[in-house]
Amino acid sequence: MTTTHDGASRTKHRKLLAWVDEIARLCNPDRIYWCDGSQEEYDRLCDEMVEKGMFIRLNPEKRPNSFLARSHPSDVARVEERTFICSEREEDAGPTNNWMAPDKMRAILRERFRDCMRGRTMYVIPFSMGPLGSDIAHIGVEITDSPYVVVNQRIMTRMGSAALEVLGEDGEFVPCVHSVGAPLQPGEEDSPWPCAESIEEKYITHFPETREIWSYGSGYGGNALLGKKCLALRIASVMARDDGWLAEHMLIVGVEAPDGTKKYVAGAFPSACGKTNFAMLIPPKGFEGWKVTTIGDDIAWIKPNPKDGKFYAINPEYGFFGVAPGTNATSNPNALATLRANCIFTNCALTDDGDVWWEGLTEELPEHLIDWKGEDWTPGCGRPAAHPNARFTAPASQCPSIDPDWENPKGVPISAFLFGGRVSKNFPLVFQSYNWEHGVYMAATMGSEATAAAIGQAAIRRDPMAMLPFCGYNMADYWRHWLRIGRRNVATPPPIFRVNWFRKDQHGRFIWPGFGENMRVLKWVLDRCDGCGSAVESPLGWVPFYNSLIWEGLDFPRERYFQIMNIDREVARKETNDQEELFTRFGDRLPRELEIERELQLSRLFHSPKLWDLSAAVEPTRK
Ligand code: O2Y
Ligand code: MN
Repeated sequence: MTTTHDGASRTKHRKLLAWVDEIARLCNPDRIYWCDGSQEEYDRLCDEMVEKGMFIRLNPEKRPNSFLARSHPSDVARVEERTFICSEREEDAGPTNNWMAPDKMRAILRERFRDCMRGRTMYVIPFSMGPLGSDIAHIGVEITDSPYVVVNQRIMTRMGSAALEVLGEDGEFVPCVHSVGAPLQPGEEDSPWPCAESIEEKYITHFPETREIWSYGSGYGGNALLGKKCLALRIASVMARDDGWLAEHMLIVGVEAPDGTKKYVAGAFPSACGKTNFAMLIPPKGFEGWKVTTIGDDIAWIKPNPKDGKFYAINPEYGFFGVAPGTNATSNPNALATLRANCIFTNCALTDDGDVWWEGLTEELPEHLIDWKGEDWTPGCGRPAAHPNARFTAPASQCPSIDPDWENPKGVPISAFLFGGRVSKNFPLVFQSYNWEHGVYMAATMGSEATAAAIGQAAIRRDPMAMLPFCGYNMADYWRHWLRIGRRNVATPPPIFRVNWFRKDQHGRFIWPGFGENMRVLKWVLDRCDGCGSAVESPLGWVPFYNSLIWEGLDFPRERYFQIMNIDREVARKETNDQEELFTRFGDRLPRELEIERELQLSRLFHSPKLWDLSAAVEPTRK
């Protein structure tokens, strides 16, 4: 074991040096390595992983400087059941989080982490979430025994010496400890993807009061790249509550009109609802001269600016960790262009000419592939070639739609919030809340269909603000924070909208074409921000008339639009009644405003016609 390292030559931050020593004594690695974040370091680590069989170098002519990693088949996604919020009091974690008392969890972790890095290198990764030195950014330091984590962190965060410099001699940092949980015996050969053998051995733990993260046993994505879901959402949501800002599971896009005016919108969508596609949207026919630009595809840190009373947002990340399957030239051409080089692919299939492939990438299936488990694959073999949660890690700077202000340390002003889910029946394409409180209620009750119910509306799996797996404290307190911040900290809160791209017709076909066509909805949202988009009151909120949207370039008849906007009173009442189950879980902690909004919605539905039919509304003529 070694506890000597060259940390003192890297930083004079005594607390950081002492902490690194303490973790080294606990984990007992063979070596300690401080990451500088250089290209040379990245190349060297990738080469070493290629040599050890952890990485496959892709054909440099097809995909320069890019690699394929295959995870252990048991380590392919976030593990919500092993994710814990260890607040001092159980009620501060709330009913939607797994909780364990900090002392109890610390005792477990001490045993797990003791000697867990034997035979391995312990990497120290200083990183900045957000542009270096931005007032909205925060520094983390991740200790890990996984070189895969190091190279992914270099794409996903601003990492290395530059982050250390920002930290200075006494700056604050969030300590993040990660181990794959597979210590090596002397002489034992390493596996291509070391991780704990069983799910019960994995622990993704957060200590909100002391703002620490400890993750054990998984090398995958959000379980291991601790700047992402663990820091930028679970711990940051606590920091945001305490310091008066918002840490959200949101994309941020800019929309520039042909006259050069520009607005930014932040949108929360549950996992697997096409956030990355929306963040990189290309305006469709009929929107010539319009531009949509990308600030971020997954996380937004949003601060009220007391000077102008607006919310300003940054993307704390530096890259995209996107789902590969389904990404193609139609769904997301900008993502495909982003992936042209310098990327890491995890659990994708390998083509015979040394490139990657996944379901949905091409219409025509390759004749032969090596699948994500390393086995031969041919069309019709009955197995997917890529894992459904296969990922790409790609530098955001390579995205053709990246916004010129994506690294602006001040952030960008937010004009509207969107909240989306995946609902196939009776849920309009878009509607606007009546006011901030109603908007927070709409966001708090959002969700997606879990399984199709036998009759009527499918069961909704609630995912308030798309934050259910990512809120680091009691969700009721989080809602209270939202209610307050919109009233107290900004002059006029941005309007809030619900959207749903996934409504289906009686034949089970999606009614809305989605992808670039979502621009039509976005344009109406911006019109509403400008006070010029027309709308009519419905029992759920303000909805656009047919003529409120621009239809040039898309054949979407009026009748089809009514089909996607109508509201069946009984189904909506049942859904609104069902929301009570979510709210009662929070007991007295539930902000009163939310239950009041639910009851108001019930009363609006009580008085509305059996079928609230947009075609019955008198439409203003479009000027
Ligand atoms: O982090 C993972 O392991 C996969 S989940 C994920 C990855 C990138 C962005 N969002 C998510 C998510 O679950 O929301
Ligand atoms: Mn996400």
